Amino acid sequence: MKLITLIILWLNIHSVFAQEVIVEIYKKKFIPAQITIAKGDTVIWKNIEKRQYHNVWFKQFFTEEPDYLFPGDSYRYTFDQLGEFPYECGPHPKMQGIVKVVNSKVK
Ligand SMILES: [Cu+2]
Repeated sequence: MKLITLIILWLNIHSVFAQEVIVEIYKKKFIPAQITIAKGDTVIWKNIEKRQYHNVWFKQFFTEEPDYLFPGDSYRYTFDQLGEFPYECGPHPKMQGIVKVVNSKVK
């Protein structure tokens, strides 16, 4: 029983500390292009361009190109597995970013 209690406690603590991390899309760049987050965190991409649309395409997750994000739009994704996840913008393949997911950022 004690172990179960500990696991439940850990899960609760983990969810309390799950964070939202913002990546801005501006002047055809992901800012910052490289981020490190903890497992369970959510990344929110916000298009803050005046006119230009973009998208956030994780080709390893999605074979089809996702919908465009127009200025003011945002896209969110929660990372539940460890690893390095590169992405790019479908219309502008030179726009690239990477999300590194680690067990915990608190050390
Ligand atoms: Cu783009």
